[in-house]
Amino acid sequence: MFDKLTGKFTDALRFVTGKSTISEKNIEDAVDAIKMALLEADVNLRVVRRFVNSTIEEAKGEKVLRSVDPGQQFIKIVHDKLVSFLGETDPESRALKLRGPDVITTVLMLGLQGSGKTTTSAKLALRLKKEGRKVLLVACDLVRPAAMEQLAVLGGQIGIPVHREEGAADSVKVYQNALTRAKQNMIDTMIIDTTGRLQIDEPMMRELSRLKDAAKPDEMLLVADSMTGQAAADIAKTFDEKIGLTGIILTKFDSDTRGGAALSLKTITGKSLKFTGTGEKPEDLEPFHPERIAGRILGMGDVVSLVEKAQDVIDQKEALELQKKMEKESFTLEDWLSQLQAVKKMGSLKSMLEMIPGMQGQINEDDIDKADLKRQEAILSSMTRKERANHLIIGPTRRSRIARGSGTSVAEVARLIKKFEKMRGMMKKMAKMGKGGNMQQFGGMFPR
Ligand SMILES: Nc1nc2c(ncn2[C@@H]2O[C@H](COP(=O)(O)OP(=O)(O)OP(=O)(O)O)[C@@H](O)[C@H]2O)c(=O)[nH]1
Ligand SMILES: [Mg+2]
Repeated sequence: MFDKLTGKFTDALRFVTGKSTISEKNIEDAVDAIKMALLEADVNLRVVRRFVNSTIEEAKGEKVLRSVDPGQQFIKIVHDKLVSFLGETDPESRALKLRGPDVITTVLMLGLQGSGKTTTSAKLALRLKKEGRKVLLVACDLVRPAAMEQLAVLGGQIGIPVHREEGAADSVKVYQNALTRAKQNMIDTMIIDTTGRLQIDEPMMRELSRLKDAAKPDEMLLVADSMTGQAAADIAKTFDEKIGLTGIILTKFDSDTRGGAALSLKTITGKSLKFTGTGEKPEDLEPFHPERIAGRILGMGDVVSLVEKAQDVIDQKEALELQKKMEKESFTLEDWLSQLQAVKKMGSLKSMLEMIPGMQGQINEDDIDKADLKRQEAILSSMTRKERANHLIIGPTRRSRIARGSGTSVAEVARLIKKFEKMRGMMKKMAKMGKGGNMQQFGGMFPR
């Protein structure tokens, strides 16, 4: 799912990641590539434009260009944009409106032929049953004789009663009879499966309107096939205008969808995606999580928490100060120690860096010798503050004291100081080249 889109997004982000400074041109290049990716994924053009414009506007702000790690800031903007285009972040607004047990909740399932209405009705029924509700499935698709049978079979599989009337001609009557039965059987939720047509036409809308007026449903859910791309958004818009929708379920999310439907629906219709169908079995229904989908599109685990975590540990002011120190060669052993400690706080450096797009597979665990880091920290901790502030005062006597205190050897202490001097020289060069971002700081810690 979304494989192609994810690939394109990863490529697009290469324009900005791993760079400590980025220009407006970098941002434009990245946004251009994102635009192509979205169009190829069959996202509605209007949605693409809105996405692109709002991303550019935000990304060109001071905050990104001047931030310590502009690439990461940019990715966070794109991520948050994706989330807001995909749906509501507040899970409450995506939840179904269900009434208390003493009032019957009615859910009307709508959609074109083959979109997955019948299957999804059963999936939803199973889900609500697991939540402790007493569900009745109502077969109001009277056009296709096999439709009733299909629902009956599914109901049998999941242990949910199905109301069906062989030979009935009026779906409103079927609904009314089902309601009577529901009241007699202490049912609290009715899910009504309806007829789908290949195209939206007047007779279909008339029938659905009548059914809606009779049932006054609490939820009117459009079942849309994600494989239809942006067409799903147009279909949803028409259904909403003609009947009214309370939400959307996107089916066949398990197939290789390009993503156009998921990304277009909310902007075009203003309705939120509530669930996704992820397979043919009754269990294959998942609540829709915009954050997770955005993460998948960007091809990373959870970039937001990564950025937040990093910001937590290295605050921006501190990092900028560090950069200045590097430039002026006033970076001390004290700074080194606090960097080492920051890395430790962040947990596994490798797994963290790998969450950054474009970094996958580029970090070799061997480059980061954990035991070595520990020894470095021990040596640095055995120095006095004064020594760390000015390594030049560390003569032979101090060296042997530090070696004893840290359980290392004089040679090791000497090596560390040499390494530090070399590192400082490198840092100065890097800083002069205009490279002083976080990635370089990490890199600087592991001179070879
Ligand atoms: N892979 C996959 N297949 C699905 C999903 N949802 C439905 N299907 C399949 O899509 C086909 C059509 O599903 P139905 O539930 O019969 O669709 P419908 O909207 O009721 O169709 P009509 O009653 O003809 O209008 C079936 O073969 C389902 O198994 C899904 O989320 N994933
Ligand atoms: Mg059906």
